[in-house]
Amino acid sequence: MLQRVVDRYEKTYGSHREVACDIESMFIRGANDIARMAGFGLWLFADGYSGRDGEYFEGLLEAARYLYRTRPTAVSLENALLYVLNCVDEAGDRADGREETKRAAEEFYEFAVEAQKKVAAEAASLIEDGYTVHTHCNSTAVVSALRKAHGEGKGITVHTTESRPRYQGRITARELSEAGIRIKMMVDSAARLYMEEADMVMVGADTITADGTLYNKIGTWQIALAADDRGIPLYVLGESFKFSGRSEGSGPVKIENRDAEEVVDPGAFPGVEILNPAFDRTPARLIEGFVTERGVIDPENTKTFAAEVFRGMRTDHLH
Ligand code: RUB
Repeated sequence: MLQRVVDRYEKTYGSHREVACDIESMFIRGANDIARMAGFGLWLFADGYSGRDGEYFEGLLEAARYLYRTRPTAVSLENALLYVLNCVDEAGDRADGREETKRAAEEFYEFAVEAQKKVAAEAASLIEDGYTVHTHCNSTAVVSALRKAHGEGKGITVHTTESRPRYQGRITARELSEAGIRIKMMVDSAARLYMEEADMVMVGADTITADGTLYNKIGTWQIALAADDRGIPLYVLGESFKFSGRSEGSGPVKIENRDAEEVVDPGAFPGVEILNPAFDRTPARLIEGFVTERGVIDPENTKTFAAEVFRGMRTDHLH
């Protein structure tokens, strides 16, 4: 089963460190893939473990923390790691949890696949025949939903912004074009102008906090403002593991700042500080609903929803 994850990247991984390296470089990217592959990282750790039995859990924790440090914003990464750690802990397998680690990683992977299918089906049902849907960046949940709506025979048009500096919008454009969907791509700053032609916005999620704030690709906030100004709904597609189970007192989500080289050659701009935040935070008031595998959640009910999802789960292993 986990072989499929590796096939998607047409690459063979031998250790959790290799997976971590590819998450950090963004060869593996997008919150759902990051989560699945982080689980796979722990699977690899278990598979290759040759230390003493009694020290297994400490080693597993260390591997999880190593993976966790790669990208600080997407809570899906933390949730995937916590899922596996909690399974091993609860099974009482701290001394030798190799089998339980592999089982839990596989279970999480299957869950992530199924949850996304449900999110896509639910989101597709919100799209009406003839709609123009604006999206941003590359969310596998959004792409799946748009493919599903198209497959159901709805004549849809999709607008995507390029998503500088890493241009993940181009991935979306190619994927949808290959699926036979009418797709238009524009520079990020054209979003408000073409929002006039859109009927709704659909974006993915990296983290959704208890107060209904969305952390997603830089530029999402502006798109949400544009949608609000135009008076059309913005739906966020996020499986339950995109929600944060952390307590309110744990502070704001860290926004990842990446290298200036991703934006320009800094040498060509002496004395200029180049800013490259990877994500921004869209407030709940700009969001119509969170489309999850358990239905559409009103932003006002985010806290209750997250409490239900994470009830009884230990969330402190990585801190
Ligand atoms: C990707 C991004 C996506 C979410 C959701 O950012 O912001 O919208 O991760 O994706 P990056 P998915 O390219 O920096 O990882 O729906 O695939 O989980």
